[in-house]
Amino acid sequence: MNIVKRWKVAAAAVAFTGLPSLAIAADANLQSDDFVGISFWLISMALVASTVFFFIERDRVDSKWKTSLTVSGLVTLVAAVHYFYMRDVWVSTGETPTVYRYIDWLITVPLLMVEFFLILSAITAVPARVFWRLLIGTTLMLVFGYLGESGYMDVTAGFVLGTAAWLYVLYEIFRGEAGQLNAENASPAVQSAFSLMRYIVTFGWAIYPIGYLMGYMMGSVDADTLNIIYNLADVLNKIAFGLIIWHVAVTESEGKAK
Ligand SMILES: *C/C=C(C)/C=C/C=C(C)/C=C/C1=C(C)CCCC1(C)C
Repeated sequence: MNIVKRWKVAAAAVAFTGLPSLAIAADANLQSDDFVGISFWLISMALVASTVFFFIERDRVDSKWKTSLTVSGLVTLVAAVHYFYMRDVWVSTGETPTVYRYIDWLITVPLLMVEFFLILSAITAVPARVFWRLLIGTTLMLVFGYLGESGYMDVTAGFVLGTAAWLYVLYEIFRGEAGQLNAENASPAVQSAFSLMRYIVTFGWAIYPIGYLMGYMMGSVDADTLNIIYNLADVLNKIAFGLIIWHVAVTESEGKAK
């Protein structure tokens, strides 16, 4: 390991061991029967570990894949820090940390869209409009969801408009320009990664609107269940999504793709 790498690893280690202690609430302790709190804790640590992993594995892949791994690491880093705060809100008040969740989504969801753009850019020239469509679609989805969930807008209207924006994003990655660029240019390894990522955006992401529907519109799930479901969904949509990208980056870099 050269000196720069050693410095990077050391800085990452210091940052990650320091971060949690910043967020520990003085008056709150995790109870052994607080399963929602425990799930917040587990996921925050898994996110920290994933971040270190993605940043270090960046050294292993070809330069055209490095930015993808950086972005995967940023997604899990941003989520980890939010999870420290969300865990504290939950443990000390028993309330759902809606604002932190949406702030987290507002940063991580566009970054996940950047991943679609980057994976296509690694194989072909991609017009910037593809990126803007994905960015604007996901941003609208979240803004309407937030307005509905926090009472600034009718709950049903927020849901319908947010879902319409999500369907638009799905159209773009399956049938729109992004989907076509993939179908025309990608190697088998990239195609299979792209298609797994699409299924995550379809089925993994569907968990959040279903939670919104059941929690806010039908009142059929309680806050405990909803938080556990959202926490597990984040493992799939942030960590597993990053691992798919890591896998294709390593496969393509090592020339095993043919
Ligand atoms: C890492 C966090 C992720 C991938 C969060 C994704 C969130 C969504 C896909 C939310 C979707 C929603 C709708 C489709 C309708 C309106 C309500 C939302 C915001 C929950």
